[in-house]
Amino acid sequence: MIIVKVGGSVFSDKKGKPENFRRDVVARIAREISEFYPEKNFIIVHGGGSFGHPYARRYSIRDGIPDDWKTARFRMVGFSETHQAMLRANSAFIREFLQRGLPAFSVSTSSVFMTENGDVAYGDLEIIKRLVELRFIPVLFGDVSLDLAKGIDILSGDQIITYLAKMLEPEKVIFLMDVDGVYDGDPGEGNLIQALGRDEIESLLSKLTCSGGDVTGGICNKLREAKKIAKHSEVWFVNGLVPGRLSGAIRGDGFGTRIVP
Ligand code: IP8
Repeated sequence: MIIVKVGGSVFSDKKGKPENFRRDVVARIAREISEFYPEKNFIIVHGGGSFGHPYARRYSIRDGIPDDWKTARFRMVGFSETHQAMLRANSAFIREFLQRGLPAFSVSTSSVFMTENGDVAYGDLEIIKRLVELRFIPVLFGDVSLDLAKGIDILSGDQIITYLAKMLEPEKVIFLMDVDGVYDGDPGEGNLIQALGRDEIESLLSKLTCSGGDVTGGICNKLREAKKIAKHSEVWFVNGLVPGRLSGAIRGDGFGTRIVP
C-alpha cells in the first residue's frame, strides 16, 4: 500500500482566488497513479490549499470553542463552513479520479478522527481498511476536527498520514509539494537534500524558519511527521507539479528527497 499526500499548494494556488482548483494537475496525478493501479493499492490524503486554510484562519478555528457563547457560535458556523469548503475540494478531486476509471471514494476525515490539541486521539480505520481490501482508493483530507481538549480544531493531512502509517504500515508514503523536496535552508536559500537521515531532521528544523504561513505549519510540520512516519515506512518528498516525479517515487528511482531510516 502507498499513501500519497497531495499538498494544498499542488492542487491549488494558495495565493490565488479562494477555492481555485488545478484540474489539470490532479488529472495528471490520477493518470500517474493509474499506471500502477491495481497492482498497488493507494490511499490519498489531500491538504486544505485555497479551500480550507482561508476559512480556518478567518474563523480562528484552532483557538477552539470559548466560554463566551457569541464567539462560540460564530466559530461553530466557521467550523462547518471550513468543512464544507473541504468537501468541495474533495469532490473536485474525486471527479478527476473517477473520470480516469479509478474507484476513488471520499472518506470524511472529521467523521473518522477526533483530536486532542490537534493530534489524533481517536481514529476508526475499519472503513478505510475494508475499502483498501476491496481495492477502492480512499481519499481523505485535512479537515476540521472535534477536539477532546478545545472543542474544535484543525487536523492536518500530515497528522492523518502519521496515524495511518503507524496503524497500516504502508510500503511507502509520498508527499507531493510545489518544490523539488526538502532544502537545507529557507525557500530560495538552501540546496536540495536528496537523502535525509531520520536522525538529521531535528538539526535541520533548528535551521529553518518555522513560523507563519499555513494554520497547520507547512514544511516544519511535515518534517516532524516524516520523522515519526519513517519508523514505519519509506518516505519521499517530491514535486507534484512536475510530471513523472510521483511515478518516480512510486517506482523508487525518483527525483526528490528520500528520508533514510
Ligand atoms: O493543508 C488543513 O490540512 P493541511 C485543513 O493538510 C484545513 O494542513 C481545513 C485547513
